[in-house]
Amino acid sequence: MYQFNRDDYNKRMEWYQDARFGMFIHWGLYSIPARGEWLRSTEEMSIEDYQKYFDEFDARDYDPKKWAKLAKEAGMKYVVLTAKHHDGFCLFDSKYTEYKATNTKAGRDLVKEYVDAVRAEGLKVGLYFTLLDWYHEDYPHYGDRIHPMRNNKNCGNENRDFSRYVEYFHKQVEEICTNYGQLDVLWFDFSYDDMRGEKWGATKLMNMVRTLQPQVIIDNRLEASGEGKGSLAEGNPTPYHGDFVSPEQIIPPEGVKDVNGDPLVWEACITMNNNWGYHGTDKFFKPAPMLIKKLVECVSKGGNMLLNVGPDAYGNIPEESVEILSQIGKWMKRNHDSIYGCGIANVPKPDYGRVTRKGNKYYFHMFENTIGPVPLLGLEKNKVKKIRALATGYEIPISTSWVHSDYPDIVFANLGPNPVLPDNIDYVLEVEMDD
Ligand code: FHN
Repeated sequence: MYQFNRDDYNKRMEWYQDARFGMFIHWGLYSIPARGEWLRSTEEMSIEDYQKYFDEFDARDYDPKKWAKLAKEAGMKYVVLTAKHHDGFCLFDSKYTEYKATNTKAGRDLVKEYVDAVRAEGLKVGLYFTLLDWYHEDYPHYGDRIHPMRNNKNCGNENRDFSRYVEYFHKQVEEICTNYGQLDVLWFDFSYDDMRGEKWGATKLMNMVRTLQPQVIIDNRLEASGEGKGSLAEGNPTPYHGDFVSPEQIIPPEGVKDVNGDPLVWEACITMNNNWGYHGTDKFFKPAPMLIKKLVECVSKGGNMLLNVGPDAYGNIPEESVEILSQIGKWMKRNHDSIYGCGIANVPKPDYGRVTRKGNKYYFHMFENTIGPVPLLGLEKNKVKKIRALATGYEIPISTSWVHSDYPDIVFANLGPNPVLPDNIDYVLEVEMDD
């Protein structure tokens, strides 16, 4: 029986809090109609109407080695792939259903190839697993808040046995925890209304998961969703407590704290455009500079960023996403020390950007230049050991200019006469303090 142990928890979370940056991948049958992964629900589409995508799905260009390389080159340290999304289609070879990739023209266990490819790149392996299942007969249909057949009176729930559904999905979780080697992240999704906690058989599920995968990190969505924090935040961890809080499409304005005001581990999951699954007309991609600054914001508030890509019907990650990840990777190559293993700096947020910290090193992220020398708020002037431009190691002198003589307690960096910063996205000053 799993019982929360703070020391075990802290050890389990070490790599995750160091990693800071991961890739989310939403891919499945919904990538063919390309109107988002919720299209069965939003269009109240029957299984029969959706079947054509199962019949067509061939994963012809699927190459998870490419995905893993892209994630690594972007500076991402872990990847989370939808093993099964709400449509109930399994990317893995489950023996409990026929509704799986191995029964399509693809004819492959896509999860097996994925975990091998991600591990081969030295990245941590994550699998997303839906709690909802719009394919399974025993999942509530008519009257459910989001089921595709929620308004169809012919889809009543009289003969549905939810406990049979719970047993089914537990068996599938056991399969993914048994057949694919060590899992590093298990991303359940999501609880809603009374469908949470023990309704999912959560204690039994997590006892099994923690027996098979004792090191795995799980999100908080057996008891919450993108809303709500979960029992760890309440200081009363259930056996199925989330290891991290999972705000969605938002960066918590003040980070995430528990009832005692102590920082919680959290991860903001964010799409590159406005859809998780591939969407043929959604070209509203967030520019790389914006995403770099948002990653810095997450880290400065003690969190991770899980940035999503939605491969197309064939398995190709959209060119726009590839380009954005390439730009992020260029910045990360020069500045990853200000991200990996960093967190809340506990100094005032500067007007020109943000601050992250790792031990006795503070990273001042300059999204814009200042008028005059750069104030490094919150540092004890006489304890500053050295200042370097992180990207190049270039020595940055402490300013002795008269212009800031009215602020003797603030240390200022002298960037010289050029008003244009060497990095127009985020120029990082590494300030090392005496121990
Ligand atoms: O319904 C899902 C959605 O499709 C997507 O997978 C996101 C990712 O966090 N989670 C749920 C919405 O909160």
